[in-house]
Amino acid sequence: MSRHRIQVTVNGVVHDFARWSDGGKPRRGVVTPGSDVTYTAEYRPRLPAASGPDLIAEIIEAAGAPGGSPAVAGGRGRAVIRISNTGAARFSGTSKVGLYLSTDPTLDDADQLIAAPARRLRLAPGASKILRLRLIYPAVAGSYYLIAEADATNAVPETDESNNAAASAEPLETLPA
Ligand SMILES: [Ca+2]
Ligand SMILES: [Ca+2]
Repeated sequence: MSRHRIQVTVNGVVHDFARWSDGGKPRRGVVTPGSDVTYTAEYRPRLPAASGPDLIAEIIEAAGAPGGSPAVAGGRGRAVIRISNTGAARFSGTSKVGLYLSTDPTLDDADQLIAAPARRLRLAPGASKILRLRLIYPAVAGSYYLIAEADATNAVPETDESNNAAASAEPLETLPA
């Protein structure tokens, strides 16, 4: 499992990274733009631990098409994801779950978003929901970590925004089509 943690403390209050002005992930590759570009980062004060939900994602299973066939480049696959609320407050609402393929187990802007379904969640503190998601593997065969991210658009204020993404324990091999 991989976690990123980007936070700043202002006057004793921890602020978590919320989003880049262009919607990019907290970790991003450095690309030299052709002309001057300004990116601004938005931070939100962290909710006190007792007052908010905390969504996390885990990958339970990642596989090829139903029936146990292997993952094939360009082919259909499926993933079983568990979204849990480890916070102290209930969460009820619609939230997007991001699924990415990555060459390493850390989520960053270089990773390929392969599915981002919106799901209705009603999670009491400590509750979990299992989601079965469909995906299409990239056309290029290779070895990829599957990364799931709870609240992928960061629409839900949480007591910890830094623990939403988790990678598969092992990379997944996709076979040439
Ligand atoms: Ca969280
Ligand atoms: Ca969030």
